[in-house]
Amino acid sequence: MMSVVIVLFAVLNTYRTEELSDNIFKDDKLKNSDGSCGCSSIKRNTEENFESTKIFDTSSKNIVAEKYSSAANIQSVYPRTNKMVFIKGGKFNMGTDEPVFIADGEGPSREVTLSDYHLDSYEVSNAEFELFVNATGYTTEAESFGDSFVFESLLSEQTKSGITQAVAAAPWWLPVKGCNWKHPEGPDSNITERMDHPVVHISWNDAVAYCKWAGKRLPTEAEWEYACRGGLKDRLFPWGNKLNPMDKHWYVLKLNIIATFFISQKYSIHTCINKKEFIFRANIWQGEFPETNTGEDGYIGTAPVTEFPTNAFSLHNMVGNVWEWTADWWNIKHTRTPTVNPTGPQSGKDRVKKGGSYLCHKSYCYRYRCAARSQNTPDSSAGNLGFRCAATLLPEYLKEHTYDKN
Ligand SMILES: *[C@@H]1O[C@H](CO)[C@@H](O)[C@H](O)[C@H]1NC(C)=O
Ligand SMILES: *[C@@H]1O[C@H](CO)[C@@H](O)[C@H](O)[C@H]1NC(C)=O
Ligand SMILES: [Ca+2]
Ligand SMILES: [Ca+2]
Repeated sequence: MMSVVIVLFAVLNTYRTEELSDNIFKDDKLKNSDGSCGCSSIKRNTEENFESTKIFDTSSKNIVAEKYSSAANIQSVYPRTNKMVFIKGGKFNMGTDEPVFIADGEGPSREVTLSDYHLDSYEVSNAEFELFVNATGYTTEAESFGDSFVFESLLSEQTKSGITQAVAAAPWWLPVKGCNWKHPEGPDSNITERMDHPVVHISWNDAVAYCKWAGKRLPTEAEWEYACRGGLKDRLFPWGNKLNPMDKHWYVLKLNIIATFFISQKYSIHTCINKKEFIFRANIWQGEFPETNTGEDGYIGTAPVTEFPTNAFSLHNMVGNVWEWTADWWNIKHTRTPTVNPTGPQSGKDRVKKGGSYLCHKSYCYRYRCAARSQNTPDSSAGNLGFRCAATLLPEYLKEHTYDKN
């Protein structure tokens, strides 16, 4: 009896190793030296330097959440996904001494101390953004400019046939007329079936306006990265170093399989092992980029903001799904000098975005790591770029809704 159990364990473990040996990422060598996904080449043609905008003051506790709370605390016809989690401040190592993309300013690793803050548990969804638009009549920049960038293979043939220009550095990104958050793949697309997906085609300026309305603000890059790391030190991903580790559920499952096996003798182990939800931790790209996205994790495009397991801080989709804007100006030069509540450079041209998206693949744009970063001008938007908000003090209207204290 005992030996049967041991053999079964061995079989299961072999299966597990094969399943997890990064076989979806056969190409371990980066295809091009900067690993560019073209994510930062898709920007509007703006030459001027932007003035430093002080959108919030971390030194002051005087955040005007109350002013907006009545507006943000309205009924939605969809389940709300605006809850925030409390994040206890502390010291952490920001950036990395083993940068994958040196030109992105991922290094060096430096000590950062943060005060307590709150962060949205989810990326801002279409439903939440629609509440904001309904309440304020806000027009996004993609709507004003009349276009936004979409990944080619997501477009219908009809939409594609009307496009004459492409981005030289990233030909798979196409500027699509009439494309905006309500029409993510152009005029012939809509979001009716995707109200719980992250809102996309949102510029940095749009994100700031939304967060302000909700009594929140954008997180600083340091706050975003601290939250991404979820208390782990020098790890690649929000859950550790392996792309798809089996979590605790797996061991519980494995014991269940064995128990059930001996009870029924008929149990289908194979079906159970193949359950993807025990394997995938983030919505990224599987297959050859940019030709084939197999969507093994369940999603070719965006996934609902509630999908995939949380990290230790109860945050969903910190890496993958959509890129997230942060408050900071972009700069690639960092020193090792320890800092307290850093807010980035005083001025700049681009804003920092973090976390990578459903288009990220290890061989190309290996940026679904906590230390990875990229940039865009504040008026740029794309089909894989969204955001979540932070708050120094929890807005009054969210107090009764908040849980997951950590
Ligand atoms: C926004 O307003 C429209 C029109 O009244 C309504 O159909 C829609 O459900 C509202 N959105 C939300 C999220 O409540
Ligand atoms: C929205 O798109 C779906 C396909 O995703 C389509 O079936 C539906 O008719 C569209 N709705 C509207 C109002 O255009
Ligand atoms: Ca995917
Ligand atoms: Ca994300």
